[in-house]
Amino acid sequence: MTVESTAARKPRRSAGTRKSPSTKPELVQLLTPEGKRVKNVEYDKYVADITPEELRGLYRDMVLTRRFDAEATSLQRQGELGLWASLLGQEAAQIGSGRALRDDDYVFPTYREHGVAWCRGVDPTNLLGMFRGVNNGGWDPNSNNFHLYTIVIGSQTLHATGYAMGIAKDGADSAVIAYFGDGASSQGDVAESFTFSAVYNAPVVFFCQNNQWAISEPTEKQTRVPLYQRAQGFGFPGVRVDGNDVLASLAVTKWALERARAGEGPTLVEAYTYRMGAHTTSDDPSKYRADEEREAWEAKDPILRLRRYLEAANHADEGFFAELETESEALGRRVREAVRAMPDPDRFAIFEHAYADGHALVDEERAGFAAYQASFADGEGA
Ligand SMILES: Cc1ncc(C[n+]2csc(CCOP(=O)(O)OP(=O)(O)O)c2C)c(N)n1
Ligand SMILES: [Mg+2]
Repeated sequence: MTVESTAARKPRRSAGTRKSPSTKPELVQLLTPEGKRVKNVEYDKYVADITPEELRGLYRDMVLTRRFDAEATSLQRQGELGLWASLLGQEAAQIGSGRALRDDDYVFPTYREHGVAWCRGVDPTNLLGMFRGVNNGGWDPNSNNFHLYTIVIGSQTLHATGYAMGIAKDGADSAVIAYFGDGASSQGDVAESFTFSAVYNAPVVFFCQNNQWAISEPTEKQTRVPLYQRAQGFGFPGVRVDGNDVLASLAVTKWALERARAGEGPTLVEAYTYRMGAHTTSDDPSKYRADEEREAWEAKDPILRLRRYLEAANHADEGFFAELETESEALGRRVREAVRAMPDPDRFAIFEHAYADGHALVDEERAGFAAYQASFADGEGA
């Protein structure tokens, strides 16, 4: 092999793999991975009056959300759900931000916000119908001010912006929060939302869970600057918070919501966290990321760090943890039973509702699918 051909085969360093600017991004953290409380002059005041009972409440929320999520993953593996998008690892970002909200605030989620749904009081079993294929949502958005899950990446940030502009015109003092991912940050919809919300001073918090991956794409392929710094170019503040720290996530979101309520406009919160599981149950992350990366993040587990803090501060005893374990098991059982009692999905429903009066192409596709189903020995399909 010639020197020239070796050089030609060597991949050029792409823009996306270049190092970010040398200044280390600032990260708001109130609890270290070891569960030690650290002082923060700017954000301490947002959690200064938190009681031991409320701290135990945050812990309970995270444990029950993780238990529910694990049950849903198992149910998918058992063939009860078609798909599941796990939130494993992102409990603190979701519970912290979710508990910062007031009842009259409005939430626009993606498809992974099971912890936020929990905080809003949406029954976890209602989240599962869509993943089983028996409905297109499963709850009334206006009952809990929690919009339906949105699969079209980034689009809900536009809905949130429009909604926020609307409530501002109505003179309400509530706020809106839009959840989205690091991958979504590359969508045009998100950039448009930033522009509109900034110039109209809309009361919206953009809560980006940077879980380091967009399916198999690492964050370096989305941005050359830390994501929170993007806000500056649009004219509003951006903050990076430790998304595995429930206290910091709570404090920073409270601050951002307060700004929105005070008429100070949008804020970008980048919750720096990690997707510990697969993108969805249809994904195999071993194909594109190393086990060591996950192991490094396991040491920063959001639940473990709050447990360490609770124990060190004598805010929770063995009885509390044991009772919670029993409650978790009961939740798992309830979710399992609810899903098993749901009907099987109607395989032909997908061909309905796209056109009010039908369409020749859809008819053709329906017939093709029916023939495919009939080709199986039992006529029941795969
Ligand atoms: C507009 C659009 N493009 C592509 C997809 C396919 N898709 C589904 S999830 C996903 C990655 C999203 O990554 P991120 O925003 O980081 O959220 P995460 O899944 O990590 O929570 C993509 C590309 C989609 N659903 N919508
Ligand atoms: Mg992501």
